[in-house]
Amino acid sequence: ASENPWWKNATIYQVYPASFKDDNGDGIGDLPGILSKLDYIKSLGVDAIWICPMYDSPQYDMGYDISNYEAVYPPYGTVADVEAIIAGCHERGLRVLLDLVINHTSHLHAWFIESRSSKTSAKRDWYVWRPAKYDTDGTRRPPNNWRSMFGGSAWEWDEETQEYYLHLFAVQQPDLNWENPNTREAIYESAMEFWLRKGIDGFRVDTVNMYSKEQSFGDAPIVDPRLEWQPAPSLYCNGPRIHEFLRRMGEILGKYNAMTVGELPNTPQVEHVLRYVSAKEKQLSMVFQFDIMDVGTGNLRFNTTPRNWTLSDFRERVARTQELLNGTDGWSTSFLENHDQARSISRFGSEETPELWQRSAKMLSMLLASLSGTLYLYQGQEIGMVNMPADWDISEYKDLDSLNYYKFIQEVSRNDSTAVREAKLSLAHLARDHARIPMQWDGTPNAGFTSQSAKSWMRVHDNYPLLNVKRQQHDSTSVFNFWREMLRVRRENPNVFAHGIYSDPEPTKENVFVFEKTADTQKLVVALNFTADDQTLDQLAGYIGAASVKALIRNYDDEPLNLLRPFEGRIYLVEK
Ligand code: TEU
Ligand code: CA
Repeated sequence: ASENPWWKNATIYQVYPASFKDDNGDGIGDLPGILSKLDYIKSLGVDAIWICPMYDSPQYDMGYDISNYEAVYPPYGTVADVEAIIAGCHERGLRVLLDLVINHTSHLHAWFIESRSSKTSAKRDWYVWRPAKYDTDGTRRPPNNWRSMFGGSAWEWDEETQEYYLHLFAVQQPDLNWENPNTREAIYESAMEFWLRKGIDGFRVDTVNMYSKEQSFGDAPIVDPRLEWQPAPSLYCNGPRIHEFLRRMGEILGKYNAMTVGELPNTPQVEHVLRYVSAKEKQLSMVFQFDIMDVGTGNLRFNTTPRNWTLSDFRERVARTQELLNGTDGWSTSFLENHDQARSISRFGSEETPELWQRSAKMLSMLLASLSGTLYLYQGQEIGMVNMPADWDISEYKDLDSLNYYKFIQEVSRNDSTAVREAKLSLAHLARDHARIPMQWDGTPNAGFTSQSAKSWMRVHDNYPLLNVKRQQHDSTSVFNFWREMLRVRRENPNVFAHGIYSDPEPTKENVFVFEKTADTQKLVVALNFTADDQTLDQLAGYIGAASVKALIRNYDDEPLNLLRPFEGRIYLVEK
């Protein structure tokens, strides 16, 4: 592989099939809808698209529960539709990534149906089955105290065969047993090579550090005594054989020159992350680290209130992900949104007024695009879409993660109205649903996502008449046109934007975030106001108007000497 593969300077646009564009008017986004918007995606100035799971699935977890890797979920379309998207992208010079979900399958995958059919089934060992434990009084218990990522025990009892199976995620997502070499080969063939042969350019790899589990399956340490089931990521992430498995996957990917971006939660140590992405290891091209996304969240992810993070904490996390590029052969990613996260403006900017919304959307665009690594943009982020309105009813939430959490709080609090109200507020801040409401294309009923008379599978945001693609395309000052300009500036200066070495001179400072990037003879100075107030600042005065300095982009019309206005951002390029 070459020193500078296509993906290093790339911006990759993430598409969520259910909510991007509905072509046939049934209220659910689909593949022909995606095909119809390729010119739009291209017009943003991105290099590739990543399509979230479009595989056949009973949709307990929006397609992350796959029942057949080699087929498409019928409401989304057919395998031929995927082939048309691959061809349509390649014609336009766009690359295509699919989602690779191989930690688990759906409980309705033929492999699992066979596995659970009997203890002696040929595929019994393709999933993780363990006998129950019994208390002295005969009470049956799961093999250990692990909590599933979506709440409850990570083990499900199977009446038929009288054993538990492991599911790190939903009950309907049994974990594959990667210890079995036949299972691994079947995964590589069915989930990977089937699609690589069709000419895709790579994969986003779901939960990439969870395939190898420590085989003793011991109890997790008690981190929260109030919980019956304990979060156990330290016991199932980054397990003993994970790098062996990924190296083998790397060989297969290498045959097709395919890139990968692995999802790497629960791995804060830079040295450890580097093992996954170091070029000489030949495992993954890059990973998504969750340091920034997890700022201000706790063990249950929802136990938080808005803005309970500090800028110093935030910038420390930025530094940690950027550190990965400092003198190593590794690579990194820059992102603030995906289908599992609340909208970044609602979390890190402001939607208090249209003015603050627009300034902060552009400021966050400057932050993201100035960080080194491959840049990822989630659908709707380019027009500044925000969280669902906080006063929407709980019935508008569809994600099982949100609904499990809400039910859990109702149960443990015995429906205490304050606790339930707080749970609802937490969801209004952080639920995955916010990223999953329909894309806002125009100001017509249903926002142009589906036909005007259809019932959209998730409610369309109330703000679509004002906040939509069409309006912003026609407005030169829009968030959409700012993103296009920002991506153009990044493309024109790839060395310092995508490869530069990051440094933060004042990591403990709150309110104003000024950082630098250096590459050869170039230095980037990025100044961002993270508050809705004016902030004075002196260190920019020397750059403004200087001969060797170019003001590349900003989100206000002028550049006062020692003042940053609400959510103001500026980027200067210094040529040495
Ligand atoms: O997410 C894995 C994961 O670690 C999530 O639990 C994440 O931490 C959480 O959503 C909070 O951000 C992946 C997919 O991205 C997610 O959509 C799936 O539900 C999950 O795997 C199971 O396949
Ligand atoms: Ca449809």
